[in-house]
Amino acid sequence: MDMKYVQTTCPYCGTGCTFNLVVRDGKVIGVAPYHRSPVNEGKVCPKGTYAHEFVNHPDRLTTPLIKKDGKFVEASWDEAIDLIAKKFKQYKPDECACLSSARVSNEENYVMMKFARGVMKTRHIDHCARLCHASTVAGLAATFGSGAMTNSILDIAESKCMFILGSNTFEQHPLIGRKVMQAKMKGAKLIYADPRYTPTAKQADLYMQFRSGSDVAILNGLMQEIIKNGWEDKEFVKNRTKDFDKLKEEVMKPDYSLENVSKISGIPVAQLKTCAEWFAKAESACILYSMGITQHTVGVDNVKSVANIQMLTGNLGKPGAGVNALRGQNNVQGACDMGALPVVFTGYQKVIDEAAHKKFADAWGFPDGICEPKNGYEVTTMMDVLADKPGELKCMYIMGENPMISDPDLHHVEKAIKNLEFLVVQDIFMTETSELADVVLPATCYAEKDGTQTSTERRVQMWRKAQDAPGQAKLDWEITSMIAAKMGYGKQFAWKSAEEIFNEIAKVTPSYGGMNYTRLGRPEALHWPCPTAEHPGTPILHKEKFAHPDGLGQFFACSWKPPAEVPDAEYPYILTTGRCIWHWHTGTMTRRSKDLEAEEPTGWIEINPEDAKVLGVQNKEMVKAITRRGEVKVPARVTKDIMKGVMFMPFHFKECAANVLTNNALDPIAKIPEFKACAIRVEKIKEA
Ligand SMILES: Nc1nc2c(c(=O)[nH]1)N[C@H]1C(S)=C(S)[C@@H](COP(=O)(O)OP(=O)(O)OC[C@H]3O[C@@H](n4cnc5c(=O)[nH]c(N)nc54)[C@H](O)[C@@H]3O)O[C@H]1N2
Ligand SMILES: Nc1nc2c(c(=O)[nH]1)N[C@H]1C(S)=C(S)[C@@H](COP(=O)(O)OP(=O)(O)OC[C@H]3O[C@@H](n4cnc5c(=O)[nH]c(N)nc54)[C@H](O)[C@@H]3O)O[C@H]1N2
Ligand code: SF4
Ligand SMILES: [Mo]
Repeated sequence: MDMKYVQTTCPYCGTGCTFNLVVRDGKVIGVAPYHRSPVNEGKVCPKGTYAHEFVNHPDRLTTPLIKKDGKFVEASWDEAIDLIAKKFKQYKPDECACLSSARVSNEENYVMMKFARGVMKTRHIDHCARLCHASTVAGLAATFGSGAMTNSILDIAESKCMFILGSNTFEQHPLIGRKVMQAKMKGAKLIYADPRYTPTAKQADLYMQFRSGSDVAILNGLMQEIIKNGWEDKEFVKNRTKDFDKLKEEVMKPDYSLENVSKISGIPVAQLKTCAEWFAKAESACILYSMGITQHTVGVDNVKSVANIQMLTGNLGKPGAGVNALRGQNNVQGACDMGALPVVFTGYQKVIDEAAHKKFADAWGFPDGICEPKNGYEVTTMMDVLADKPGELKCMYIMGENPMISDPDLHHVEKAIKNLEFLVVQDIFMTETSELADVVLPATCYAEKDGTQTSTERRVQMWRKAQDAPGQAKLDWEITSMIAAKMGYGKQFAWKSAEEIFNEIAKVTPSYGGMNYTRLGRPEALHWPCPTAEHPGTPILHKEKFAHPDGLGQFFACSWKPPAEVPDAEYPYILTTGRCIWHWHTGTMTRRSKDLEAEEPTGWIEINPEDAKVLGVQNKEMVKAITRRGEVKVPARVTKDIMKGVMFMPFHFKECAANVLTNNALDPIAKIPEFKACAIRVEKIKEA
């Protein structure tokens, strides 16, 4: 028997924990602790514990599949790649779109980005960050000049006051939750605001329950209270920021008196007062946020408001402070860094910037040039164009995304995808999306590849190959490169290893410029920006100045607006959606993990007992949940943990898919959908 441990990083969340994969006779059979990572020090959450279980699941895709007469037929790689290359060449650049993936490595995202812009020559490339932290990228770039988490995970343990808003940290980033507890044990205060009394709420010193969609009002109210009491950091505001007057004019309006904010949000005035005082008076105070802030039609305003309160209180550029936007997927930070977005190349170099465009065109050397220097469509725009303007987009290449469960308003998505003439999906399992494809390509999973991924704290860490791919599955970058070569661009895609790709990334990306596999292989790896080979990396951003050319932080006055769809007589409740600790998004991996699936085998809708009484609904009773977009049957979970008037559904479960119900109204700047608030009605199911 041959046994070995292979050190790698977790394929689930953006915390970026390291563990060992246990390999017996060439097969991954378990997960064992790796103690030297400063992030998780050998600990993992349930998803990390069982991260081996889906790897050798019999459902893994093992050969390319081509749809013939409506049925998938096994094909050779040659056949599949020939067909794809022939088809891709038939379309004009603007008729094609690519979706990259926050699940795969930096190298694989870079290759997909180069493929989209260099081979397909299309402007249309995006990925699931659109559904996730697009508001953060836009909001923090506007306020600070850089759209990333400002401090590090370890730094959270140094904070004196933590305000968690719109993040269920203990379920969704459990090993960051551990840092929150370490700070608490050292005497820090924890303030938590969420419409649900989550496991995170249970640890809070102050818990504020509120109606989804009132964040700007809450933050403006807190800022009014801080300014009224003179608790703002006057030095910081004077020396490091601009446009404070504009902010002040807005937040001092009577609309944001604590009494009025209490009416909008449902939080008692006394709690808001305590929150403002604890927060402003702490020696250092950080904010942790995630989807509760970003997934709104006012997502960018929400993020700007978080940035505003941190500039107002001088809580930036120092330990224990910061705007900690907790990025979700394992490599969503990296996918953004690699330019898998419709507006930037790697390292946020703008596509419309002539110098940047020329830099990439020259570095890549495509004899027939690259995409136009114009911004492309976001995922959400792609779906709207496909559904509403048939014939404009015709061909799509999706790697590692499952929009048929994860995008808002699934009937709309289905209509959109069915309007495609040619769809290629590259995944590790057959999914609701790949079912609609013309060609399905079998990829390798994290346990079968070398590469790097970038966690929420901008830490770039290694994946290490632990076993061979099942059947004929291939590395994502290899597959994309094979298509490129078949289309006549072998020279631009001639890498022999992930490391060679990384070295190309480092050359064209200043913030990754000083990184290489030797430096990244150390237990603590490196935080970007790391511009030179001697640079130690940057755990805390904006220490001396912000990333804008003038070095100043920019205040924005934001006024509160209600969600796009609010309750009315027909749909009297607010629906909000999210996750649970056991499952991952569309469930392709966690629902194939027997230990995780056993914990939570299906979905539910949380209903407050008072609302349930009015509806005549019992706990565990199957009910019909209905919105303007559709209806699903789902078991009721009657619980005081959810605020009266609000209902919650996790979106992991295809048999009661929350996204049949959600609204695809978008933030005008970030184009992120409003997953966190729409209007819903619940009905008892009449017995036949
Ligand atoms: N177990 C598990 N962990 C995950 C994931 C997973 O699928 N499963 N996904 C990962 C990904 S990609 C992401 S992006 C993160 C997401 O991490 P989180 O954002 O922490 O997760 P969510 O459950 O989407 O939403 C967080 C909270 O927002 C609250 N909320 C609802 N409406 C509002 C509102 O209007 N305002 C505010 N402030 N809060 C509101 C919800 O009640 C919920 O408790 O998790 C990552 N971690
Ligand atoms: N209602 C509602 N909807 C939401 C959200 C919400 O809060 N509420 N949250 C949104 C957010 S924040 C996010 S991030 C999205 C996530 O949306 P998606 O990214 O669509 O969800 P995943 O299930 O993570 O899908 C990733 C796919 O990648 C595949 N995969 C995994 N590893 C690999 C690999 O190595 N190679 C390849 N080729 N494929 C691989 C998986 O099998 C899966 O099919 O969902 C969004 N949808
Ligand atoms: S906290 Fe996130 S990175 Fe760490 S083990 Fe859990 S899912 Fe993996
Ligand atoms: Mo996400």
